[in-house]
Amino acid sequence: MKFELLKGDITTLEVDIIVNAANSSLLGGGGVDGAIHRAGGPSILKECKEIVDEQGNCPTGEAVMTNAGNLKALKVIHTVGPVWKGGQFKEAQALANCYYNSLKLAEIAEVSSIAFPNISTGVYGYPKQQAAEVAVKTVYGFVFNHVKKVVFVCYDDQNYNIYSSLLFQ
Ligand code: AR6
Repeated sequence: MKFELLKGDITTLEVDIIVNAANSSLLGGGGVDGAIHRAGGPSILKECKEIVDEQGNCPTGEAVMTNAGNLKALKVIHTVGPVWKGGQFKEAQALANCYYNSLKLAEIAEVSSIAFPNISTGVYGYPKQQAAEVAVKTVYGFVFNHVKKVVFVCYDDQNYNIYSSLLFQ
């Protein structure tokens, strides 16, 4: 297994799967969600809508997979991170579920690489250090069969520095 740390825009990556930090409506939004839909084009939103029509909103901690439109990736996995409410509302479990369920879908798809943004650490307000610890612990604890490379993509310096010390200490 290879774990990589990158700083920048996740939409530019050439990996099999890009993970999106979505909301339960799957209808898009700001932050990385907005960037993925902008770069990927309307086919992603179309498939998100079909999924919601069939299954209803995507619950927190769950993940669904769509096409990747114009992105270089093969697929996008949309997962819904928890809104931070102080830590007493099972936020850590919900965030771990996001990483776990995304990896599970990637394994089912038999892909070999996947890139994650720092789920919930933007608008959803999850403290960055704590979120990174959950992310790294969950990914490191996962048993991989097909996936050979996981990329942690940080957009801001603070997250990048936190991940650097967690991954390379
Ligand atoms: N590439 C990689 N990371 C990015 C990018 C990018 N292009 N843009 C932002 N980030 P956020 P959340 C980082 O707010 O907290 C949306 O409106 C950003 O710096 O995108 O899970 C959804 O629709 C931060 O570290 O997602 C939901 O309503 C991380 O991505 C809500 O925001 C996550 O920030 C989800 O909130």
